[in-house]
Amino acid sequence: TAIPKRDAKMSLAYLVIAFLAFGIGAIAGLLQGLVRGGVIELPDWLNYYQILTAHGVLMALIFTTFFIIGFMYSGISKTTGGLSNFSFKAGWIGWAMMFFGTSMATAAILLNEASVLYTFYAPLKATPWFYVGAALLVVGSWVAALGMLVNYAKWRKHNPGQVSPLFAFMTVATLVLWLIATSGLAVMVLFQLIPWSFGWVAEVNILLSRMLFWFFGHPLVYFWLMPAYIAWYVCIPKIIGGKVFSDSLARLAFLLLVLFSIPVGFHHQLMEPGISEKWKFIHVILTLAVVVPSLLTAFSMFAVFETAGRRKGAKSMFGWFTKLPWKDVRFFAPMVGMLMFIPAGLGGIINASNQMNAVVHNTMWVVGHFHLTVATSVVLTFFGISYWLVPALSGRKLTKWANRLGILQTLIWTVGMSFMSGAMHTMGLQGAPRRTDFTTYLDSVLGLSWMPYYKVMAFGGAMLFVGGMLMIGLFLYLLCFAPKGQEEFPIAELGDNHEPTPRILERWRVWIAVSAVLILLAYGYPIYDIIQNPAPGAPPLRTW
Ligand code: HAS
Repeated sequence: TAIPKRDAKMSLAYLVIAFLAFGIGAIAGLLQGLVRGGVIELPDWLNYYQILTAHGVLMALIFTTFFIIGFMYSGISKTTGGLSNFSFKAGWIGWAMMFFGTSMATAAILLNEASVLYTFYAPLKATPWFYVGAALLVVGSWVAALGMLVNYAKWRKHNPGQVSPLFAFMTVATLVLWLIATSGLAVMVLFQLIPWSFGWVAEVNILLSRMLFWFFGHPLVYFWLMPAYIAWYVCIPKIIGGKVFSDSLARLAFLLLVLFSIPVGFHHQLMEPGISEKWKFIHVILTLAVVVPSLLTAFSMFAVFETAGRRKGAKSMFGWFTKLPWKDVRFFAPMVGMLMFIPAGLGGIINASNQMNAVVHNTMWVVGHFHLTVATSVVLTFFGISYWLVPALSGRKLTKWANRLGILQTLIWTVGMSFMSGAMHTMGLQGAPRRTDFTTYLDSVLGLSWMPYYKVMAFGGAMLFVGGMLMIGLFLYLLCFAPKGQEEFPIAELGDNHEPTPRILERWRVWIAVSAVLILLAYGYPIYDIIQNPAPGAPPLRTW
């Protein structure tokens, strides 16, 4: 069944804002690469930390969140038989709040009133309006989430005893993760940053603010990854003419992501002196546990590819490889994303290994890591989704030449990112710091020794800019100009030999309770401790 027109329009409204943010973020990204490469100098009215914040916030927070909600709404509508009036309204109210919040926060950044980076914890302080904008964005996303959850609950009520559609289940898992994660952010913004930036309190507990941020910041990266995994598990099999390998395995992987991706935030704070090593150890163990669902995903994807290839007649051990539709951008872009996720994930395991974190923390290596994970694996998947989702929603067709340009776009992005991220990883190992303006000290003798890598990074960044603009052109084409028609919204069927999915996998109360226990275990005492025994210089208990 096609998606009802009104639902399609709403999803498109989310995607339009996503790509608008992506466009501005891309300009900021280009400037930043050129500045660090010493190719240009910024005018006096624009500073490096301002464009760094604009780039990070618009790409990592705005583009992703709008895209993800638009994509998930369309899938919920598709797989649960259309949105109810309530869900539809919640979708629009959420959109409006998010749009308003984004505009406020972006204006604050562009006015240089909020150059606090995308990880905006204290002690960097922005104008209160930046935080108010961020709060609106988050609350808007909650309203949108509520709309989707209600539609899912209604579907279950009307289909008692049935296993829910996989897409809908995965969306709910992603939203559960998002709601738990953003609660930490909300506490930081509402109880610390807003009162502090308005001047209602003189000081805030900085360690607590960082802890609350990373309580949110790590699951945030899985909030980006899980929608990409939805496309890998549910849409890609259909595109390649295969079936879902295992419904139960897919659901288990998502539940494990919900359970293990929150109590791990200290792996961003392994070098933080205010947290004792016992707690860091627990978070490192749980971080290694959160790798498991990604390994399950890798296994599952190989199985899908192989079974699809064999169904098409592949006989030899790797013959299935040649049966994959390499010339179809709907497959090609996410596939490259998957391949790049192999080194990206390995880098993550290196980061998480306590001693090695001492080598890479706060260096360009980390920037290389997240450009491979989110900006390659996730973003290429989002591009791959856009090639079919945008025409499916706008009532148009992905034409042959748009498909070809899409493949070119994927190649430009991948080659550009390989240069950029490769240079970042290498110079990171040589100690090049992240988040540092060229004119701060990179023009010193040590800084100059990194210069060749910065040049490669700037070159890769320029390629990415070209690839980004091509993507925006294709987005607009598919939205407004491509020939009218019906593009498929690919939802794969379950494999022939699949066993019934265990009901326990959909008992949300159980999983949310387990998640709460893990969070309490990993965060309960550390948070109590830093409130009771604040670090020297931190404010007393009454002001947090
Ligand atoms: Fe990370 C820092 C650890 C995954 C994003 N990470 C970051 C930051 C970001 C980020 C944005 O422990 C910087 C934050 C900041 O600004 O300070 N990360 C990990 C670990 C994983 C991981 C263990 N990260 C991600 C993902 C991200 C992301 C995913 C975004 C989407 N990360 C860290 C740590 C830090 C960190 C430390 C802090 C560093 C510091 O000191 O500051 C794991 O989840 C990775 C598991 C993944 C795998 C790969 C599985 C491979 C698959 C593909 C299979 C391929 C197929 C293709 C099927 C084990 C699933 C076959 C193809 C054919 C053609 C046959």
